[in-house]
Parts: sequence; structure tokens; C-alpha cells
Amino acid sequence: MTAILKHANEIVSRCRILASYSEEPEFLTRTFLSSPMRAVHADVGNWMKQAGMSVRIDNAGNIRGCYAGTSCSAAPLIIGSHLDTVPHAGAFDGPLGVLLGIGLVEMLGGRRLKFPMHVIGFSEEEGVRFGVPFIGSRALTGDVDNDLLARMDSKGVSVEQAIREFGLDPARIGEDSVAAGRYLELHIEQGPVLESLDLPLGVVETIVGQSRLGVRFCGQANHAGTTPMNLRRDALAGAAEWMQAVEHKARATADLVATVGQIEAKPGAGNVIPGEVSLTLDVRHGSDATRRENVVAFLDCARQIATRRGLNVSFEKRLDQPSVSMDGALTDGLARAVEDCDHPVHRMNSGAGHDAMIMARRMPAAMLFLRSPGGISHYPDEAVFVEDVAAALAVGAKFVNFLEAGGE
Ligand code: HGY
Ligand code: MN
Ligand code: MN
Repeated sequence: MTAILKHANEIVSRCRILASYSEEPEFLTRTFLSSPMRAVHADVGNWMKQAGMSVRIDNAGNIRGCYAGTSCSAAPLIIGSHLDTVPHAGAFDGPLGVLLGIGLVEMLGGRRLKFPMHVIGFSEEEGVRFGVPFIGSRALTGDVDNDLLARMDSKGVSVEQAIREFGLDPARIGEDSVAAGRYLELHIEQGPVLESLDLPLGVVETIVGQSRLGVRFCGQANHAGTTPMNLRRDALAGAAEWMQAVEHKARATADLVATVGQIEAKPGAGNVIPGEVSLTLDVRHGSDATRRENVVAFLDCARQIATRRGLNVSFEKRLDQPSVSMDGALTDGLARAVEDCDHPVHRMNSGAGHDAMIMARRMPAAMLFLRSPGGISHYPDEAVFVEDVAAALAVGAKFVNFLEAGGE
């Protein structure tokens, strides 16, 4: 087995080790600053130190490794991805990008570049615990505001409190932002495109924008046996009618995706008509105008259904993240590195959101995708081919040399 395949094997096994640190015994679920994140920090911190990096945890819970360069004025290359997961997650969405970053430092074998290399494991990207994503990378771009710190989780714990309980200081998050650099994120595609083209890697051009909302239908809880159908104000039946309408509209609109991922009916007993239903709506499209006009249409539709059924409906806008194009020069450099490693260059959009869309607010950013076998992600069957991890290491090393030689 070649050295780079062995290295790739080690990176895949490390992903599987991190996947064992979970809030649940049977599945991988690791949300913002939950206790399993401490074990993740311990292992990732050790691997960073073994690679010759200094390591610290910042006040947003990001773990940050720094591999010094020879010039103290050169802007760092920051390689990052997230260490939190969705519920019942796979082992590679996020951690693979952090461990590939450490792998690229390991490949230097002690050689110092002009610029420092920073590897960052972001504390939160998925938005599971607090309903809003990107807490970790927003700390690096100086975008953690009081509204975010005040958001509560399902147990009434605020972001600020969660940070304190982890032993960090939310008042000092402002010190953790970065002024300059170049950002690279390596990530599984989480979709079927590269597999359908039988390609190991893809170069991301644009990360599509996304809207995330909370929606609540309120009617009248009542007895399931004594209340005639024509006298009901059934919040769940109204929500179900609306979800069908959302799906129908999304299917009819090219490249639009709309998802109700969470739903809770109260009081939640089989013999009680649901009086209240809370659900989430996730809408994405490459065009921000198309995405936003469809969100308006979905909310108008909810109001019409609610009026007809005698329900009330309310909305909470949690995220309106515009689509973000990757930096042209960096992306061209990444494409050239793919070519130099004898792989076809496939430029593509990302339907998934990534920390790169936040980091791009402050610095040039580029993303490299690895093929997702079966196109599966956000699910325990999520996988990656070791050969593709080796290909990503080789391309990443070429890209680092491109920057060292004076690329962007
Ligand atoms: O939901 C997403 O787009 C990403 O997986 N956080
Ligand atoms: Mn991800
Ligand atoms: Mn994800």
C-alpha cells in the first residue's frame, strides 16, 4: 500500500474514532459544546500537536491548530470544517475536512512554508441545538451578536450559558476573529453528482443560499372521539395540508428544494386533536431571488390554509443566508491542482451549506468535494472511499505548493 493510501486510511480511522463520541449510545449525535465534544477536542488536539501545531480552544469552542510559517507577515492558509453533527449522523460530514487539514500539515514533514497553516475544527455548523447554524465560523468572522448569544435550546439554555458551562468566556468571543487569510474547506459532496460521473473530486464554484424558518400552526386541542370533523380546528391536519402544498410547489420549481425536517404536535396524545404544531422549513436555491420569492409564497399559502381552517399561523425567520461564490483565483488554483494530480476537473455547486460561506465574508475561500458513495449523507450510511481521501491529500498538497509559489 502506498504511503499516501496508508495516510488516507489513518484519516478515515480517525473519523471513525471521533464518530464514537456521541450524545447517544446507538447513533452519532454531537451538538454544540455537548460533553462528547471534549473527547473530540482531546483527540484532535493530540493529532494537531503530533503534527507540530500549537493548539487552543477559542471562546466559541472552536479547536484551532497553528503550524507556524517562516514569514510572520504572510496571511495564513486556514483549513477548516465542523466537528458538530446532525442527529444520527455519518462519520465524515465535517470531521473529514478537519482531519484532512491536519493530514496536509503532516505531509509537510516538518517543512516550514512562508505562511502559517491554521487548521480549525468549528464547534457548530449544523444549527441543531439552537436552530441557527454556523456559530463556530461566525466567531472567526466577528459575527456572533447578542441575539445569537441569547438564543435558547429546547432546555432553556442560552448559547451564552452553554459557552460558560463549557468553561469558555462568551464576553471574549470578539478576540477570536481573524482579520486575513485564505480559506480552504475539504468536504464530502453529500449528494449523488460525483458518483454519477464516477469522479473522486469536485471543485465548488457556488454554495447555494438557504432560508431556515420556524412555523407554528395553532388550533384547538379537543377530544378525538366526541368532536365531529366539521367542528375541528386541527393544527396537524392544517400543517399536513401545507406541507403537501410546499412539496408540490418545490417539485414544480427547477432546482428549488424545500424540506420540513422537524415537526412536533401538542399535546401529542393519540386521542387528542392536536392544538399546536411547530415545524421547521428549510428552503434552498442557487438564486437568492427565487429562494426568497418562494419563501414568501410558502408563507402566504400557510396563511390561506390557516384562515380557511380557523387556525392561527406564525413564523420565525432563523436564517437568510445568501448564496456565496468561491474565490475565482483560489478555485482556479484548486482546479489546477486537481488536473496536476491527473483527475478530471468537475466544477459544481454545493446544495449543502458550509462554513466556507461564512469565512468567504472575510477572505478568499475555496472548497474541494470528495465523492459520496451512494450519495448518502446526514445518515449513518454516509461513507467515503479511502482512494478519494488519498486523492484529496495529493490535491491539497499541490494546492499548498501553488500558494507557496505565490498563487493567490
Ligand atoms: O444543512 C446543511 O446544508 C449542512 O449540512 N450543514
Ligand atoms: Mn458539513
Ligand atoms: Mn451537515
